[in-house]
Amino acid sequence: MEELKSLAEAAGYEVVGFLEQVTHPHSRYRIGRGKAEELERMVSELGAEKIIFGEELNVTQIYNLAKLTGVEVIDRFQLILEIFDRRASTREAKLQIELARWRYELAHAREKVRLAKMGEQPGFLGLGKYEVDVYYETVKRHVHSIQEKLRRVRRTRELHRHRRRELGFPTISLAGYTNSGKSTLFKTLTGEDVPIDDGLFTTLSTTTRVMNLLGVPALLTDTVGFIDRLPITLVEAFRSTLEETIFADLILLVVDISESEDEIRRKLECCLNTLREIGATGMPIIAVLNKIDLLSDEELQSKITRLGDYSFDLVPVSALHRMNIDELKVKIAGHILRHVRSLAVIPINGDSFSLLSWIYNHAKVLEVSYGNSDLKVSFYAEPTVAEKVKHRVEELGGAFKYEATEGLYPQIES
Ligand SMILES: Nc1nc2c(ncn2[C@@H]2O[C@H](COP(=O)(O)OP(=O)(O)OP(=O)(O)O)[C@@H](O)[C@H]2O)c(=O)[nH]1
Ligand SMILES: [Mg+2]
Repeated sequence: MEELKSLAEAAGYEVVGFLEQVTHPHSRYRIGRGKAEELERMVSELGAEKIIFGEELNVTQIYNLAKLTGVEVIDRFQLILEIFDRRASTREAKLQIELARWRYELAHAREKVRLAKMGEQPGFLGLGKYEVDVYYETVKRHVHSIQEKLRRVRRTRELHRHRRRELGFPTISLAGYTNSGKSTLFKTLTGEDVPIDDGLFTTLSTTTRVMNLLGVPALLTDTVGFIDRLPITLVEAFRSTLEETIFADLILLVVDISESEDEIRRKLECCLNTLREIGATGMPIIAVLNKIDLLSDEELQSKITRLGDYSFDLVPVSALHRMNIDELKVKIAGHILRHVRSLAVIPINGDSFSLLSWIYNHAKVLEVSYGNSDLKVSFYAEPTVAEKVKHRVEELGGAFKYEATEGLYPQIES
């Protein structure tokens, strides 16, 4: 119900009442007759202008409910479609929605023609086969023509993807439930302004930008979020947008950790299923536990412990408040980069030489130079080793930075 309410609000509705029934579906109204009459009374008492069902309705049920209550009735599928429609800004997203709408039309065409005919001539149930076929063919032609337009748009996108591949940049995809904070994390990691909003389905298209990963350029992609029971027509229409995820070297699965454990698990399972469905299996995943600023340390720790049954890395962050972002970068680098180049400036004192010899033992040292009060060492190392050096150097009061690496995957023997 909460999610349905959020969906309704994202579509621009003001929710004035709720009605719930746990029952097996009835054919006439989807809900039982008594409940349907209660709904009718509610509508007139509250002055509601529309009814939104959380379950999918067939055309006949929509018709019967509208007739009984006197207001328009839509189901969850149509609601999600309305949101997508409001928010779609790119040509591809618009075409995808159009495709979903016509596919829906196609699935319900026969039923619709029958009902339209009934409205015109009450009691008349038979329908000329010819009229149905004409209507059906028209809808089918629309579907084909949109599919053709989409194919052209997608070819351009594929070309871009190939070009990026040729450049050899490692690629990372954001994935996760809608509203988990993917775009906020995208903005934090790339510095790029993208639409962010506390409503569902703010992002409907795909954006790819360069991020600096410990001195190495990597490509990060933000895309449409997942939701439970995303209608199959929409999944199909948005498949290519979602599929962008398949071509990544790593998936950052963003999780809103501030929610209840039940919600976290429900949404995580939905994300994992969707990933499986679009064929993104066998790729490394880091679960980014976002919005830790909303939790106490104890709450966070106990949640992390309880999520320990998942096999992927869990990295707590706050994308909005830039908490733990460097640790996340190191974890990402650990998955997709073998070595990073770093420069450490270590003040000369009793501890500096043991640190230098540790670096010699764990990394490939490129150059060491000595100043009056400090020594500079430039080296290649695995991301986790570089991070350890960074901590130690900072403890010793020195300075550390990741340097741009020429050649993206330096072939260095450790
Ligand atoms: N408190 C807090 N809020 C956050 C954090 N990250 C994101 N948010 C908020 O969560 C809401 C959703 O953020 P988005 O980045 O738009 O989420 P998204 O996953 O891209 O959502 P869709 O594109 O709609 O699927 C916004 O109101 C953000 O300000 C965080 O670390 N802490
Ligand atoms: Mg977004």
